[in-house]
Amino acid sequence: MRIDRIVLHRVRLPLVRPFRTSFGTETARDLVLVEAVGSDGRSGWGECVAMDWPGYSPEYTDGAIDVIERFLLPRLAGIDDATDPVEIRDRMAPVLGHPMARAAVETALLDLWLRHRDQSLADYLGAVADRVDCGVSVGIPTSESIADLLDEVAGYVAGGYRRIKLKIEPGWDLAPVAAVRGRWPTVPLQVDANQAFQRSDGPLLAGLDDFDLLLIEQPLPEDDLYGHVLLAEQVRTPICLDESILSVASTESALSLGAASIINIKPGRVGGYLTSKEIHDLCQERGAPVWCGGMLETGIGRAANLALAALPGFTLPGDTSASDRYYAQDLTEPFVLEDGRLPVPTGPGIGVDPIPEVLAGVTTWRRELALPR
Ligand code: OSB
Ligand code: MG
Repeated sequence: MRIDRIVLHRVRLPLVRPFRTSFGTETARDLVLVEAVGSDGRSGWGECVAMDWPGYSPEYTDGAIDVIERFLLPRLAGIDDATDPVEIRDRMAPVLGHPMARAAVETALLDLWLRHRDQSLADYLGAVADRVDCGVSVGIPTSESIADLLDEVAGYVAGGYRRIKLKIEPGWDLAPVAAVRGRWPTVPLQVDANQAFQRSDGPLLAGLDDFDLLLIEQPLPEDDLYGHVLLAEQVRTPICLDESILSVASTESALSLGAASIINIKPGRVGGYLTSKEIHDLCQERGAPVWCGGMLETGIGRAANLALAALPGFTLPGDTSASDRYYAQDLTEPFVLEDGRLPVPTGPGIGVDPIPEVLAGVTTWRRELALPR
C-alpha cells in the first residue's frame, strides 16, 4: 500500500500553568504533528517534541518543519507501508542533528506500519508491563515562592504521583529541595537543572546529598561529559543525564566514563523509538536504570512514551504525567492517573488518535506534502 501523503499540523496548546525551568518559561506548547496517510485512508501520527525556540536543545519547531520538508521527506522516495521502520530510520540518518524532526517522521511512519500489521507499539518494542509508574516534573514557581511550590507539590502528592521532580537553578537549589523533603520525608524525589550549573558548583551540589534524592539530572552543559565525571566524584547522589544523551554511543561514553549512572531516555532527543530501545538495551546490559523523560507532550507523544516506559529496564518512574497536568483539553482522550500509574495503550500502533474537532480547534495551519515517487 502506498503512503498517500504527509500532513504537517501546526498546533498551539495552552498549558494549564506556566512551566519555568532554568532555560525559560513556557506558557503553551507550540508544536508540529506529523501525520502519515496511507492510500487506505488510515493515518499514523508522530509528535515533534521540539519547543518553539532553541532553549532546551538546538532544535525548534519552525526549524524542524524546514528540515522535514527540505531534507527528510525527500529521502523517503519510493517507501510504502511495508517498508521496515529500520530502513526509514537509516534513510534519514545522513541528515545530521535534528533528532526531534527525524523522530517525528519515523514515529508517524512506524505508527502507520504497525496499524497495518495490527500490532501495538508496546508489543513491537518489547513491553512487559500494562501500566507504568508516573512521576511529575515541577517547574520553578513564577512567584519564586516556596509556599507556592509546596502548594503545587501537595496537589501532585494528593493526586498519587509516585515521584516528584523539582526544577532547580543557581539560587533556586537547596532551599526548595529542603522544604519539599521536610514536608514529605519519604516521597521519591529528584531534581533537574537543565545544564544551569558550572564545574565549580560541586560543593553546592554536594549539599543535595542531605535530601535522599534519587538523582540529579543534567547539572552541567550538554557537551561537558568530563565535568559530570568530576562532579560525580564530589556528590553521593547519582548523576543522571538528559541533554547529553543523543545516541547509543553517547550513552555508552557517559556510563563508561562515569559521567552518569542513570539515563533519561527521551525518544525525540535520540531520534526516535528504535534508537530509544537500543539505548534501553545497552543500559540493561550495563545494569544502569533508565526512565522515560517528557517534553510536555500531548496525548499523541504521551501514548508512545508509555509504550516505551513499559520496557523492563524502565525501573524508575518517568515524566509521563496525566493529561490534566499539562492541558485542560488534550488532543486525545485524556490519560488519567490511576493509583499513580497510566495504562499502556493496547490498540494498534500508538493506540490513540487526535480527536478531530479538538485538533481542528487548536491548529494554526496544516500543510499537505507528497512523498517523492
Ligand atoms: O528537562 O526534562 C526536561 C520539559 C521540557 C523540556 C525539558 C524537560 C521538561 C520536563 C517536563 O522536565 C517533563 C514532562 O512532564 O513532560
Ligand atoms: Mg531534563
